[in-house]
Amino acid sequence: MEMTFRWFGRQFDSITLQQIRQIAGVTGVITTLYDSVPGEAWAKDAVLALKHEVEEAGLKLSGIESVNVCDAIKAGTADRDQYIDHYIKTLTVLGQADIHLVCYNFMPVFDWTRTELARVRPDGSTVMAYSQKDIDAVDVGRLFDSIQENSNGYVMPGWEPERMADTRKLFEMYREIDEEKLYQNLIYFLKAVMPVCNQYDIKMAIHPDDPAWSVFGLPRIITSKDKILRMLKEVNDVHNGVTFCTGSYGSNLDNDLVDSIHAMKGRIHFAHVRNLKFNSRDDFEEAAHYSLDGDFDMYAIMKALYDSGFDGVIRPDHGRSIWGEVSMPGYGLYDRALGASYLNGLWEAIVKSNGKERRKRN
Ligand code: DNO
Repeated sequence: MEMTFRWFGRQFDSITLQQIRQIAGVTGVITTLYDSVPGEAWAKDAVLALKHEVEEAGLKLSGIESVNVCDAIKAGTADRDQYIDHYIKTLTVLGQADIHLVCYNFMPVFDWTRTELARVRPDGSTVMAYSQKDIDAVDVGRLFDSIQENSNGYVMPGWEPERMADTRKLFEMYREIDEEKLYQNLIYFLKAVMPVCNQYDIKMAIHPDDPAWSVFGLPRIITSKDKILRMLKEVNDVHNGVTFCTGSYGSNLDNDLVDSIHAMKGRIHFAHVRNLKFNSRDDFEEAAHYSLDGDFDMYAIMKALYDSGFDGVIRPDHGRSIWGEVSMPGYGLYDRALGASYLNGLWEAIVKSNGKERRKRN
């Protein structure tokens, strides 16, 4: 298991690599080229410079989150092959730079959705929250404006202004796309990228849809164990894997996290581990990682990962905003560092209780 931390790059993050380096047990960074636009091929120099910067700080570049898939590929438009070629070029550059993990998602138009970026909890911390009632009452443009206004000046991943510039056109692109068509477009994409992934041993790790159901009438397909197993079977290559995000799958209380981890054994290449607190089935907020602060049993989740032989990259996920920190919502230093330490503690206890001592440091 390799504990990592998401970092948004020097230009876009409030946190430095030097701070990340000081979190005990965090050895790597998950990042991306944040000034790239979905659909373009990445330049090798830019990737190498990013890798060099991370390594100079004594950390490993453990994976890319995300190489975004552009809407032409998701919607399967006539020019999708050209964009798939760009994606293959990007994967080639990553493989040549010795980077072997790529997280991506297949959510139409935008990425994850929250209705509040700073809901106040009883202890005074603030967290991101989702309420279906609020989604049903708002139009997507207004939601986008409120996300921009409340993100402390940071650009939220998945809600970039350029992505929202033409929301109407984007929605139009998906008018004829139902879940099955979107699924077939995903399979088409995966089949096209598998050869380059095999060549460079790049593990593709699809991120689940968040929340794990359709929003604003758009189709969503990476929402449950059965749907994911169908996709893993149809492109049955170890390089076609998943990001197991507990907060995303777990948003649907019908999803059994422990059972899903076992079912996806060997295909979970990346884990995002965080906790949620439910006020009702369709109103939840992001809690501290600690089990008793939310509704998930984090010990059981970490144990399921261990028992299923998980040996991939893991990171704490969204944290609360605490101790007065101002950062991109969900991505401050303090609560995620606490999360990483807590998850490392659980892991150490699980490893040792299985009779396996960790190698001592010299
Ligand atoms: C939100 C993240 C997502 C994730 C993408 C992966 O905080 O978990 O934006 O990075 O869905 O492509």
